[in-house]
Amino acid sequence: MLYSVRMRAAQGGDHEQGGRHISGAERLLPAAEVAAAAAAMAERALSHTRGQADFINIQVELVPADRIKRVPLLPVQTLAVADYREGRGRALRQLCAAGIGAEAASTGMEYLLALADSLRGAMLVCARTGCRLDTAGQRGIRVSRMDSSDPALYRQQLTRRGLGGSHASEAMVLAAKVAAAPGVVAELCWSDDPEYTTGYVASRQGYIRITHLKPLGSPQGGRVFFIEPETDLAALVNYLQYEPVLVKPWEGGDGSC
Ligand code: WAQ
Ligand code: MG
Repeated sequence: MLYSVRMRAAQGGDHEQGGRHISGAERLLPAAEVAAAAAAMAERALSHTRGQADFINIQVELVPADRIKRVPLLPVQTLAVADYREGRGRALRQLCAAGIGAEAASTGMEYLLALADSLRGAMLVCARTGCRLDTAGQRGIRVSRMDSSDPALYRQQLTRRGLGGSHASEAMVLAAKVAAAPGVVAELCWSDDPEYTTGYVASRQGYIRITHLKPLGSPQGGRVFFIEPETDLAALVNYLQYEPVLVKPWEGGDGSC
């Protein structure tokens, strides 16, 4: 049996009352590890580089073991770029290579750049037209109920590749769940943590890290999931938010793509 442990933290009150998003986290853990994970999440929210949270919501729920789906960790590659301008150009090219129309790719990126502040979730955008498809507005769609199926091995594999920090580790689990979703073509992401400039483009083909997708110090970040036009949105949103997923570490090899 596993428990879903979810955290969202804001400043200026609850997100629902207009609070500013500070931090979030998602784990799927055995009962014995729930308390430590919840404590670590509270700690993260209270000492975050986006500011100190004054609203923290931590939810713990049992997930029936027979509902858990397993998906593969994506192969990873890092593109070193000189600055965020070059990085954004490379990201657009990678999105097109993954099957997104050129206009839809740049419209999706524009949505991220136009955000006045972070959403706590992701925007769903049509891979053909670039239109925003979800109706979650300033909330976005939060992907939840996912973790690595073997956290110790996963940590070892990432450390060996020089990807030891929590940003890459959490993002690669999220990207694996998202890439396996029905109707998702690709994802574009960069962090809203001011000190973290690396972002990525992910699709079933792989997770491509790009070392600068925003200028250092910017608190603006987010996620766009590009979706096939005929996708059943309700089923997709249900999968992203509720279906428990464990991400399997790489088999053999080091996961290079
Ligand atoms: N579901 C949907 N959207 C989310 C989620 C989630 N569970 N978590 C975060 N977001 C959205 C939300 O809009 C955030 O403002 C934004 O993404 C950025 O979140 O080195 O750290 O947690 O390979 O700041 C990527 C590169 C790091 C990692 C991404 O994102 C690497 C990161 P953050
Ligand atoms: Mg963040």
